[in-house]
Amino acid sequence: MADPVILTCALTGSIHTPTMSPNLPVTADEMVEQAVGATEAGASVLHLHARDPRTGKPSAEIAHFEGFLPRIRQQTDAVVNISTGGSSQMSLAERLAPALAAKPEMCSLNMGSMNFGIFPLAGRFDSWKHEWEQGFLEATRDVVFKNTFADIEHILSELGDGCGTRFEFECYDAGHLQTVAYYLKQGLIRPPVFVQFVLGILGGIDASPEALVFMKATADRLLADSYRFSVLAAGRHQMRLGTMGALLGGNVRVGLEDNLTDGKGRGLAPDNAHQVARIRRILEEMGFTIAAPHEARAMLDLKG
Ligand code: KMH
Ligand code: ZN
Repeated sequence: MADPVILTCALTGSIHTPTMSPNLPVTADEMVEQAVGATEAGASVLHLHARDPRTGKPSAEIAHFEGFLPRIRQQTDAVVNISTGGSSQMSLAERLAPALAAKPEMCSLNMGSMNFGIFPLAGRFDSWKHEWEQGFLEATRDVVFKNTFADIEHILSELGDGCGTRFEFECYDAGHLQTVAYYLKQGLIRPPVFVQFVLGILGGIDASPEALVFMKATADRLLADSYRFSVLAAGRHQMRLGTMGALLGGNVRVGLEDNLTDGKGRGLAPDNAHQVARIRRILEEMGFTIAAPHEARAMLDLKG
């Protein structure tokens, strides 16, 4: 019998902006409401960023995380996964502050420096709700999302060794898998390694079935039986490639961080729970079961 599928929901991120969807959670109340909804719909892991509640701008301020984290921990049993990627326009110290304060069971860890292009979204709207939005998107034309080997080792030591945190290793291209394999061999990473195949970010590998098969084959070759994987496909590819990830033996991440819509031509997703419910429905129709939080913790060897 196949393992249950772990559904991660990434609630808000730092790619999309409030003008793009009124359903993107911004305030603490919105984050809590959508976190609870996503968990009730079947998510066992919540991947969390924060925003400034006045402007919706991505924020790494501890106070903004504290507005929702205790309430999410109290009202759900989900695994809390805090971003260490923040946004490409934050310093590493800024990006790490919320996770170091919260010491969560899980954090994201981005496995390489790269161009992270969200500037094409800047041309999609004529008018913007907040003055920061267009400039924030445009700036990614000339910003490197910096995740050097030293940065990765720093995060592994501060959060992994220091706090007992385990990681969602974000791999945006095949080279990032070689970096995971290197640290696994060095003993800085221990199995089961939870790899997120991130498909469709401009600057990384594309969102196609061929790319997913290639990432999976590379991970099988480099990480053998030391890893589990999940699939995150940006934009309209989210559901199809997530489904394909489950068929290949993996897990799925959905959420408004990665895609604001309900699929091509279907309008905006009303909330995060809607996407979780949809992937759950698709997978259950195919005979998969969905992991409860305690099953996700056991599968990923989390501290609980
Ligand atoms: N925004 C996603 C493409 C992070 O938060 O560390 C990847 C991500 C990175 O979630
Ligand atoms: Zn994220």
